[in-house]
Amino acid sequence: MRVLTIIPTYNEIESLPKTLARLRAAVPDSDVLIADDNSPDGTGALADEFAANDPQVHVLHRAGKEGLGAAYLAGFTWGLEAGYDVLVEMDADGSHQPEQLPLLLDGIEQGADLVLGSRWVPGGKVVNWPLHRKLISTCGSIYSRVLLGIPIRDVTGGYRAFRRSTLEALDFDSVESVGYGFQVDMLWRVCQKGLKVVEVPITFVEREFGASKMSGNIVQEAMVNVTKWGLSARWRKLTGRKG
Ligand SMILES: Nc1nc2c(ncn2[C@@H]2O[C@H](COP(=O)(O)OP(=O)(O)OP(=O)(O)O)[C@@H](O)[C@H]2O)c(=O)[nH]1
Ligand SMILES: [Mg+2]
Repeated sequence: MRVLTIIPTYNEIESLPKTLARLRAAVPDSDVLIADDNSPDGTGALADEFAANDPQVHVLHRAGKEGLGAAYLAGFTWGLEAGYDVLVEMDADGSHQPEQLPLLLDGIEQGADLVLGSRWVPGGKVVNWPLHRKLISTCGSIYSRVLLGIPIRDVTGGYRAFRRSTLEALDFDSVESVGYGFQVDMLWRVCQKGLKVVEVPITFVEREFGASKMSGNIVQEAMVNVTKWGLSARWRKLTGRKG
């Protein structure tokens, strides 16, 4: 299995070196694609230095900040064209432990189409998160689970492994969400295709350096979209309509 781990970055000059070093040590077989949105702090130039010294590290430079979702879609497109079998999503900020990547890859090897690193299944943990972040995440997951009718505990998590065929089955052009909404959007699309989604427990650690890009708008976007998707799925069921 050829694995590509995609790390989107925006102003992650302090975190990226550590995350990259840990990833290369923990899963040396995985290639890496850093998708940088022209970070003002020079993360893109630093990424180029890593790439110059390591043939398994690549950099995708994007013109400006367009959100996490757009960066991932560009990264997926790059990875599919390059022929990778598994495409992994991982944050640069140290929240996702590279040492746990083998757990996600095992899930793919055992037949899952999408493996979610999950904070909210038995064995999953969150370290250093304030209560309000825990509440937003658990309530958001419960709301989405009920409204969308999917048996998933962590719908917004961003540590994921996609089988190539899973991404090929999706229409990237119609994905508009950014932030957390993007993660729910992708999951919802995969569930609607009837593909096999598996959750594995992860330990999520709050970022040590740099600033969070999380905002009230991102939470609001996700809630509005989940409500829209959930209601329209129910409506389709009730009326027996497709699409
Ligand atoms: N390329 C790109 N990367 C982004 C953008 N927004 C966020 N990221 C990256 O996506 C990852 C997750 O972003 P975070 O700011 O950690 O967002 P978060 O994890 O939702 O928020 P915290 O939990 O507070 O850290 C990090 O690696 C960011 O650098 C963006 O607009 N473009
Ligand atoms: Mg983060």
